[in-house]
Amino acid sequence: MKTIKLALALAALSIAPAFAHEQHGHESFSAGEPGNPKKPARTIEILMNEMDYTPAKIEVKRGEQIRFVLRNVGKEDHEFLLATTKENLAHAEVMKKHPHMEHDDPNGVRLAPSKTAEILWKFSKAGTFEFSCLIPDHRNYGMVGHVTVK
Ligand SMILES: [Cu+2]
Repeated sequence: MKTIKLALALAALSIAPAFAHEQHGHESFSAGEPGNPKKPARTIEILMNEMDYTPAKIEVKRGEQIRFVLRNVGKEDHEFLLATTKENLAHAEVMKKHPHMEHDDPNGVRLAPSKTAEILWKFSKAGTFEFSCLIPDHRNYGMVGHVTVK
């Protein structure tokens, strides 16, 4: 199973080698789209710790806006990157080479211990998405959660 996932990640990398980051702002996002602050949103607080998220499973309705309030209650830096599993695995490969890469994308954030951030997100597509921490090894240790959009 591990080999298959790695193969997928490498395949994705070879298609889109360098622009995984530069073009985030112009691409459509796999998990929906950045939210509109003028529209109502449901708040979901997520705690980030070594090495998990609480809660790690979320259900939303298609079209719903969620205001994620992210709190790093751990002792290390952690990330919250909202995408498909395939995208996050490909992204994780890039992170292995650049472990201190900073994220400044609407679908993700990296937080130092005790820091809090908010992400407003509209789940405009049905499906199963994930949020994970792509700092090397964190995802493997359990820093992955799932969002089901119905
Ligand atoms: Cu982490």
